[in-house]
Amino acid sequence: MGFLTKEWTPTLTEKETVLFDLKGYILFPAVLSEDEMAPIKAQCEKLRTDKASLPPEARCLPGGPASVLIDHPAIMRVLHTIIDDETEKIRLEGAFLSYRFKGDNHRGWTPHAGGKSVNPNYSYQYHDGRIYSGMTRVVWELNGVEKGKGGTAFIPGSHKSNYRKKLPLLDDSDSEVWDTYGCPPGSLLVFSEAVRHTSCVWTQDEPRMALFYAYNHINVRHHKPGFTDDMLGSLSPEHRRFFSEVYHPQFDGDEWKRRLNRS
Ligand SMILES: O=C(O)CCC(=O)C(=O)O
Repeated sequence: MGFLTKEWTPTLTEKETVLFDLKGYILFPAVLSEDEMAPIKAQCEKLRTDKASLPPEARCLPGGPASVLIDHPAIMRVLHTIIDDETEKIRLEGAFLSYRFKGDNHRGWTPHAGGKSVNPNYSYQYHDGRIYSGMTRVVWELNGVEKGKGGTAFIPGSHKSNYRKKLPLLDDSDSEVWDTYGCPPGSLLVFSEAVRHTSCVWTQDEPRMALFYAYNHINVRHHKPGFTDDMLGSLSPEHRRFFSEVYHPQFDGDEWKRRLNRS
């Protein structure tokens, strides 16, 4: 599809859109079935215990079995609503596994981001009836999460706060502005990187097994490039297009090529 043609893109419902705009994050419980998760969970276990035993493309996320999540319909309808309604303008710029056992204080309570920002990476804007979000974190919680036992915590609505530099005044975990979630295995959490959030100490018996993918608009990149050629080379064209370079897809169009040949 070229940049001039529009395909129909599924989007969030009106209620979901209003909720995401209000809070800066949204949770979809039990999106993936155990069968769908089985090969992905097996890959995550190997990534933790015996990475070298995986085929080269599966050693680097989001390659291997986890690649099915790149354009999972449940995430595409969110990204089409908050980043761009054309898939060509959505980029996947980072991916990691968060695997934590009880007591794991890997990053601990480290609130960051939040507040209105002119930085395009963390941009969150509303204009003329739609949301324009920059970096967007997508978290696939492959194991269940008990509320208050280590899932990501947020200050709801803080992506639109006017007091960006004063948000640390509310950073105490008992400041009563923080919220978090509980969810069954296979749930999907999506949040704007512009909302103030933090990782938490993992205190539940079952480990956390969560895949974090970071999406952004095609014209912006926050993360340092780090994907391997083995991983990128193994992807289908539909998945590979999420890793195009950071430029506007109009330069791929026939019209642009015609213009270049004329000059
Ligand atoms: O570990 C978490 O739950 C949150 C990670 C985080 O802070 C981030 O992705 O920016």
